[in-house]
Amino acid sequence: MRCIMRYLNTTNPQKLYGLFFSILAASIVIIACTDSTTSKQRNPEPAKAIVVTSTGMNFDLPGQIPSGWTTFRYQNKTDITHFFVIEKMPEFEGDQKTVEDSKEEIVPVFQNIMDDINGKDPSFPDAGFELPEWYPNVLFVGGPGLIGPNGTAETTIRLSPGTYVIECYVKMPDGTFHSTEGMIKGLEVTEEISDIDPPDPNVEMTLSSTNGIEVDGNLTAGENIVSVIYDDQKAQEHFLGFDVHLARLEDDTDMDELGAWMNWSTPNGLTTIAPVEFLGGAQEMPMGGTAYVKVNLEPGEYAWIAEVPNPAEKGMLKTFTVE
Ligand SMILES: [Cu+2]
Repeated sequence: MRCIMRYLNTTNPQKLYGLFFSILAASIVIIACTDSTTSKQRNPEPAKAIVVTSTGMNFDLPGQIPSGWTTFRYQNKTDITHFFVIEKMPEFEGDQKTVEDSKEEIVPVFQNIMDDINGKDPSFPDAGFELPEWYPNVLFVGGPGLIGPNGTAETTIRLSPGTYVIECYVKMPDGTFHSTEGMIKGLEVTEEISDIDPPDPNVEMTLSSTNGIEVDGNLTAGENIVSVIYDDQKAQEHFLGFDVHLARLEDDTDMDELGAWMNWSTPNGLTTIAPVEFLGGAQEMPMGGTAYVKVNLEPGEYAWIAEVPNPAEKGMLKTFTVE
């Protein structure tokens, strides 16, 4: 903890915020494909999705995709929970930062910080505890939420052309970020515009730092499209902003344990195995951003929950029933 305190003294929260996201390393495989998986669709669905697949600590996906509205279908073909957040990389002093810069200057620093929180020696002694000057300019622009073993998450967002990184910063039980293990990959978004329209939502959600998660409409059994609007965005105590994830609750789900798990900056936070089955969601976006989350639900008990410290106290834990 001594090291992180030193780090925090010399680094503003936004800086830390950006750095954290760059930590996760993996390889995902994306398969551009047409949708053939859903036969019963109440809402029109984009014709094409960018398929991102994890078969281990990796991401497989196309290296280059069009700009505009983009549906990411994330296939988690592993037996632990993952997600990915999409980060727009900055130009700094005339130099376009890429995934290689993240792997060199951000991932090792966040790992060292986590190691310090866990009372361990730094995994990357040469990297130190300070994020690079350009880190605060990394912009989180959304992505699919937490998705449990062998699940598929689908989230639509609008992307501007540029150089991006996707990463998963869920942790192994020993505190090793999945990004450190390889769950980080670059993505180029081209000037060419996709011909996709955003899907038509049956439920509308608004997220804000003042009112938490507000939901207008009822989720039903079968397919739902939830629009998620970011009314504002603010760094929380864990230096990241807020987002929203969908969890399926069981009779014995410990809601306090679930709430505590949503904070990466604690030893047990965001470590696999996750305490519930997650079904996707919308990753952190800037104020004014909108994401569309597609979920297919069975009757049961569910919760929307943000990946922040103390989500319940912030109005960022909302349970609901699907009949
Ligand atoms: Cu992961």
